[in-house]
Formats: sequence, structure tokens, C-alpha cells
Amino acid sequence: MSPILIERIQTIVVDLPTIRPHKLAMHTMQQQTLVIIRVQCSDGIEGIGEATTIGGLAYGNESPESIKQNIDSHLGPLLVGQEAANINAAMLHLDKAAKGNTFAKSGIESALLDAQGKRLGLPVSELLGGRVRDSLEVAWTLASGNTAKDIEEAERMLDIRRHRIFKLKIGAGEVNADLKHVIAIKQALGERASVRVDVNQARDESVALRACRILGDNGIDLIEQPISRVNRGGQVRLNQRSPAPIMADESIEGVEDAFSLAADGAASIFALKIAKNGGPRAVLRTAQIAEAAGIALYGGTMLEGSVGTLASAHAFVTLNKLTWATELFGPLLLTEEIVTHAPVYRDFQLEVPRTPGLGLTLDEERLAFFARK
Ligand code: MUC
Ligand code: MG
Repeated sequence: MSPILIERIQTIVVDLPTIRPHKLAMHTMQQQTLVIIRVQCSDGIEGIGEATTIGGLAYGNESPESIKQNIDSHLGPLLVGQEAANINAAMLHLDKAAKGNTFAKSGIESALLDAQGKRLGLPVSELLGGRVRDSLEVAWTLASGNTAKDIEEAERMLDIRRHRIFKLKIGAGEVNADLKHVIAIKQALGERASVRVDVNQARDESVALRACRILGDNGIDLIEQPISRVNRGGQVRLNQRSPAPIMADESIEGVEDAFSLAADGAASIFALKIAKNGGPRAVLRTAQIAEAAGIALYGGTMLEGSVGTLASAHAFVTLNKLTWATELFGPLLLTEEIVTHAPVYRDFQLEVPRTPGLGLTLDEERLAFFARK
């Protein structure tokens, strides 16, 4: 039998409105831009993937435009003619020829997994070794920039039983204003919710230590990336001194970072993100390092749409212990869909489909409508 080959890779940049501005320390999102990747194979099967970041180049080293360009000019041509069913060989081939670009590689790996799942009639989770759960608890991010609005939003999420874990994006303004904002929200929600913060590297160590102590003493359950990813010594010291556990997010730009963070004792929780590791298979290598080092796991997001969210979810449902749950709410931040059946969120959980591949079908009309011309 002749091997099934990768024949064509197509990238589509899609701009979708958000339900409200989403305010992070380094950028306020007014919309989200997805890069959808379509991989056509010689057996007629198409795999879909997504490579999405936040705020152009505000968050990481790749922008939607650079992801598209690098796939169109470099990664795509490297893959054409490779065996579609041997995802391991295809990704090793890419890694040998192209450095970095984990966001682009993650979208490609997701698409290859989707195609292989459709080919074999298996969900991607089963290609990744097999799921140990069918759904994942999902946190919501409160990031309107306004304390009263955030409390109102959290109350609504509790009422409709969609989220009971809230992550607050802080770090854009003055530290004392941040502390006031976070403590007010925690006091309003009390024991009905877990409240956590994400500082997105915005503080320096001198400010962060005091803030971590105050946050921990006021019932905040977790502090994500308080200082710069490059200040490793500071991260180690904060991890030793903060009463609330420290989670590494931006510090992990690949599996090697995960190893050195674990070796240095720089965090007690890892945010797992397929985009920052190079795909659903790659992120599980980071998870394994964490598990071996006794570091707890959290299923992170780059605020992907439905395709990237389910690519992440299929990886996360294979994990034994996700102590800190996930934040796979990306599709809920968008007002529009580009798939025929949106992922299902029910009773605080995201349900992970058992249908072949990622379990999604692109809505061609909506995709064409929102595709950047
Ligand atoms: C981040 O830094 O974790 C995840 C949720 C959210 O609101 O922003 C992202 C990025
Ligand atoms: Mg983060």
C-alpha cells in the first residue's frame, strides 16, 4: 500500500469580535485573531488546527501574521510529501529544519492529529494515549478592568453554573489599586468561588513579594507569573516565600524551560499550553516533567477559538491529575463561531467530544465571512 502523504497546507487568518474588551497587563483585546490551519492529505482527509496568540506580538515571539507567513513559506513546504499518518516523524522533521515557532508547530501538530483521528475513527485523546475523563472544569477570566462589573460577571457565571473559578488579570496599573480590586472581588464571592490572579510578568520582585503576601493572606488561591520570565532567581525566591502558590506561565516557552524551572524550584504549578510547547503531544512532555518533579498542573489557554481549545482539551483529558483545573474558555469570549457545532460547556465543565479527530467541523460560510481578506 502506498503511504498517505501530506499534499497541501493552508493558513487562514480570522478576526473575531470579543464579548467585551479583555484587559491584560500588556494589552487590551478588542477582538481575537485566530490562525486556522488546514492540512490536506492524499487519502482525501483534511485535518484542522489553530495557532493563536494574544495581542499581536504583545504576548510572545509569534504574531498571527508571522505564524501565517512562516507556515506558508517554511513549515508548510517542509511538510508537503511527508507521511501524514506518522505525526512523530513529521514533527521531528519540522523541529530539525525550523527552530522555535511553537505556536505555528502546535497548530500543525493539532491538524495532523485531527486528520489521523478522522482516518482511524478515533478522538485525538485516544491517539494521545487515552482519556481518563470526559470533561474538564473551566475557570473564567474577569478582565473588564472594572471591579463592580467583574463582580457582576462572576455572580452571573455562578448563577448559570458555568464557572466557579475566577482568574483576575492584574498588573496594568498601580499595585495597591490591584490589591484593592482583587480583595474586593474575593470578599464579594467568599467561599463560593476560587479566586486567582495573573500578573503577566508586570511586577518586579521588590513589589511582588509584598503583594503575594497580601494576596495569600486574603484568600487568593494562586498567583500566576508575577514577575518577568527572565528573572529566574526572583521566581525561585517568590516560590519559597509566597503564602499562595506561584504558577509559571510565560516562563515556559518550551519543554526545556519546564525542565529547568522544575530543576530550580521556580514554581509549584505549571500552566500547560499547547501553543507554547509545540502542540498537544509536546505539551504532554511538559506535563510529564511536572509530574516527575511534584509540580501541580493547570490547563492553560492562549484564548484560542474552538479548534485550539479542543486540541488542548484532548491533551488535558489524558492527564491523571489536573489539580488546578483549566481555563479553556476561549470560545466563550468570542461573539462568533467558525465551526458548525460549538464546544459544549455545562455544569462548570467543558465536554470533550468522543467523535473522530478533534470532533469539530468548520462552517465554511462563516469562516469565509470572517477570514481576513
Ligand atoms: C494568560 O496569560 O494566561 C489566559 C486567560 C486569559 O484571560 O488570558 C490568557 C493568557
Ligand atoms: Mg497567564
